[in-house]
Amino acid sequence: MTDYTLYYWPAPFRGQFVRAVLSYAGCSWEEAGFDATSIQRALKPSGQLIPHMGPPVLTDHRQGVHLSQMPAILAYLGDKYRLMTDDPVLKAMCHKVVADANDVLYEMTRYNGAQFWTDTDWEAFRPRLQRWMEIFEETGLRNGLTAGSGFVLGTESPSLADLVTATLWGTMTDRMAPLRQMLDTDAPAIAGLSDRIMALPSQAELCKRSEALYGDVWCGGQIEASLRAVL
Ligand SMILES: N[C@@H](CCC(=O)N[C@@H](CS)C(=O)NCC(=O)O)C(=O)O
Repeated sequence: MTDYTLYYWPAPFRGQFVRAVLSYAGCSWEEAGFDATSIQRALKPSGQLIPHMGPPVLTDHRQGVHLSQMPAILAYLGDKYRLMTDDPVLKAMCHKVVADANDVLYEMTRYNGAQFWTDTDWEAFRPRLQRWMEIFEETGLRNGLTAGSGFVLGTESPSLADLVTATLWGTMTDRMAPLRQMLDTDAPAIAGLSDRIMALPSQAELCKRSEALYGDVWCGGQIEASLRAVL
């Protein structure tokens, strides 16, 4: 029996964070696929595996539970596979990084695809993306990332925050190459951390598999087309 089933779109976007953690933890999972994800999303809440607005949804077969909301899924997996310390402050810091990452996804897709990018809107947003990069950088610096002894980011064995940070910035700048220069300038330590984590065998394998399955798609759809056009 496979450990998990993931309901998510064929794209390395919000669900990719769940895939990254499952891969790192050495878990087996099945992708439910586009149709099953679509059907789940469209069902009345009373008929859904877990009431939700949008995927990812993760089924843990051994525990017999279904989870939704990316940060909640990652909190569960982070605890289960000990990817966070028990220290409440450091744990909260880890959850902050996950929530920041989810906010970045939200903003990059203009509120989950509610609007499309125009040149004017992108130029107005650029400083905000730079600020997000600086926020990650500063969070890393304050938590020992460049001192070689990180306790939230850059930890000795990768933490949930490390995996999430690398999945966010590594995948985004890999798929949207013009943004890599910005990351190198505004968040050099985070760029280095992302490269290191993405080079881990589990993450490199996931990345390769995702590229083979999804091509150069990132968030997908018309929002991605509008993003590529402004970049
Ligand atoms: N807050 C939710 C957002 C979920 C979400 O917006 N999922 C997107 C895909 S990344 C979706 O397909 N949403 C469909 C919808 O909102 O109708 C989370 O963090 O999991």
